[in-house]
Amino acid sequence: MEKTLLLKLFTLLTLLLCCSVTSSSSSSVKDNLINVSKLKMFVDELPNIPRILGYKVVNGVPKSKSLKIGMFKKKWKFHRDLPPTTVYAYGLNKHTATVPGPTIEALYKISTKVTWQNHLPPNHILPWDPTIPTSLTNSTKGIPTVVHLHGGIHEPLSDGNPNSWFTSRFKIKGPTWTKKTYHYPNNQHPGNLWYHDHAMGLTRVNLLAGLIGSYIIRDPKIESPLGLPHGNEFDLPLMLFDRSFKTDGSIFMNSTGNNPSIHPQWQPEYFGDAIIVNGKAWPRLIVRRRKYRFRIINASNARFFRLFFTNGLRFVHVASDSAYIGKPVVSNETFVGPSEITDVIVDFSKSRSKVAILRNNAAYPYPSGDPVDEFSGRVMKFVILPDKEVDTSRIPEKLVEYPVVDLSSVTQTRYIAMYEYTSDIDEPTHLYLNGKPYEAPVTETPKEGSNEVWYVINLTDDNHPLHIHLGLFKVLDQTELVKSDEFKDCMKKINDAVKCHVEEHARGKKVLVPEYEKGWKNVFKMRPGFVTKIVVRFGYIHTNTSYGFDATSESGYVYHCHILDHEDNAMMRPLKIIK
Ligand SMILES: *[C@@H]1O[C@H](CO)[C@@H](O)[C@H](O)[C@H]1NC(C)=O
Ligand SMILES: *[C@@H]1O[C@H](CO)[C@@H](O)[C@H](O)[C@H]1NC(C)=O
Ligand SMILES: *[C@@H]1O[C@H](CO)[C@@H](O)[C@H](O)[C@H]1NC(C)=O
Ligand SMILES: *[C@@H]1O[C@H](CO)[C@@H](O)[C@H](O)[C@H]1NC(C)=O
Ligand SMILES: *[C@@H]1O[C@H](CO)[C@@H](O)[C@H](O)[C@H]1NC(C)=O
Ligand SMILES: *[C@@H]1O[C@H](CO)[C@@H](O)[C@H](O)[C@H]1NC(C)=O
Ligand SMILES: CC(=O)N[C@H]1CO[C@H](CO)[C@@H](O)[C@@H]1O
Ligand SMILES: [Cu+2]
Repeated sequence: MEKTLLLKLFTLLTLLLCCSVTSSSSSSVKDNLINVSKLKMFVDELPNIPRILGYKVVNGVPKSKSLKIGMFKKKWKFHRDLPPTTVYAYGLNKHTATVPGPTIEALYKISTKVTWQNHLPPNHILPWDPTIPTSLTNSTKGIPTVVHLHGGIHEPLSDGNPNSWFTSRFKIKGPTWTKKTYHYPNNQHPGNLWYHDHAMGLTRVNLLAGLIGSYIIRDPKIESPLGLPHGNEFDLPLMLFDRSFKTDGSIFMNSTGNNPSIHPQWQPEYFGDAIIVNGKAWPRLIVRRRKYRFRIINASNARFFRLFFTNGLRFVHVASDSAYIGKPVVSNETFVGPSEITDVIVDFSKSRSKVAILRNNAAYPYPSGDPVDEFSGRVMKFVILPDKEVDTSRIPEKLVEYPVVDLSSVTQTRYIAMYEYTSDIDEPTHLYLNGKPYEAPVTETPKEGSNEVWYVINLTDDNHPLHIHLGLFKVLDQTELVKSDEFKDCMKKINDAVKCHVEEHARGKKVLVPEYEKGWKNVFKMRPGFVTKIVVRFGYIHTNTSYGFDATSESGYVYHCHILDHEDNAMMRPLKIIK
């Protein structure tokens, strides 16, 4: 297996790495595909996604709690005019399971234990492609799943390693599977996380089928004094994703690969025609004339969202990904790459109109693909009640400031190059980080508690959102590569950024990091043709104490591109923490 992969790698390294990924969301009329213009916008209410407490209160004192959360195959109604859709949903039981799954609310320093239970019958509802490195090899034997809590700081055994998958009732288990119950200590800074499936080679299809949910860690000691909008009515996660449907209501995913002779089903990027928020296509929400907090999670496979309001309402950013930023940042738009989280306050009392449409104008694939149309360009509608409210929430001048990283403390510099390989018909076949398959021996081995600088070099035409498990990072700068063809040729030959003189090529124009993205992040959009410099911290950001769990244990962590179709094939590498 390894030998074949390496052979393939060397053959493919000699191929051109030039070509833009073509969009699979076609405008051609297909009889069995629903024409989204048939789905009237803004007719369904934004669903109230259930909340589950990840702690219990005993005599006024919060204590650790154990939860059992299942994965169920069920029907879900995405739109008034669409027949029910078969989905995979997380929930306490089949009846209450939702897409997205329940929001788990955890408390700082109170651990939450979750036994994730797979109740999915065999035969995947979506085309899963046996030719990419995958955990699903026999469709009659059950659907492999494993849950990753994105943004969580926890032991490797609870991290949802792609090979720690399990099928229904734990009947079959992946090679690195160790335990049923995951332990989330919640000892990290307060903020937004999300959980989703991470099984090897199935992440894109398991998420498309519905296996996503949000997870919030709260620290009242730090957050209450801020006075931001709070409570279930005024503080809402919004999970955004895109889906296409067939006329029978089922999820449409193209089952013909772009290189069918190599990968019969895999496509480089999934785009859907309908924009879904918290499980409904283009929903509406009636809001009061006051401030709301929206934790916007981009849970689409490949779509970027650049969100803005049509009536001039603005976003006040208070956090990005899992961490608060130091000061609020006001902007008229917010840009979220796959799996990024933007945490904003919107003050509807400033609205001059009775309705506000949340819109999107990011091209797909981003940045060089098609412009949005009237459908993917609209997200949801807010209907603003007329009466002025007494609003006691506020936006403080200062939020939460974490200590700055002293760059002289950096102990290691790494170069991470992103490669895309194409077939002789110029279609992408797969993507690798540093030209290596996932199975190749680990090369990134940071020390616990250390800070490292990573130069992420994008040698493809796409913007790849890089996600690192365990570590958090700050984006320092983004510099365009000059004489990039020369550099690319060299990289194709020897795959060594230092020997190819990356420093001499990283001298082009600089692109500023938006103010609201200068905080601690766990995903960032890596621009094509640029070197992005990040400082990664393999320790807590709010304290210098050690993790308090064994971060060095097998099977380690991973880092990967968060375009799920890329991650599955196989833009992902192991990450091993050492003492
Ligand atoms: C969908 O229907 C609209 C209105 O009937 C039509 O203009 C459009 O071309 C159709 N789109 C597709 C992809 O068939
Ligand atoms: C898949 O499993 C079934 C049931 O055990 C078995 O009959 C079948 O031969 C297997 N198929 C493959 C391709 O291994
Ligand atoms: C599915 O993908 C194939 C190969 O890329 C393409 O030819 C076909 O048009 C796609 N079908 C749809 C409905 O998008
Ligand atoms: C937001 O502001 C920027 C800079 O002022 C401007 O270029 C952009 O067009 C604005 N976007 C919208 C949607 O108004
Ligand atoms: C959402 O996330 C996907 C994949 O992580 C990414 O491709 C897409 O650009 C993101 N969209 C937005 C709006 O952030
Ligand atoms: C951790 O230690 C460094 C170096 O001594 C210091 O600059 C930083 O402020 C400390 N961080 C915290 C959260 O105490
Ligand atoms: C160094 C390098 O290969 N850069 C490429 C990155 O992507 C752009 C397209 O956006 C190409 O033009 C560059 O050649
Ligand atoms: Cu990617």
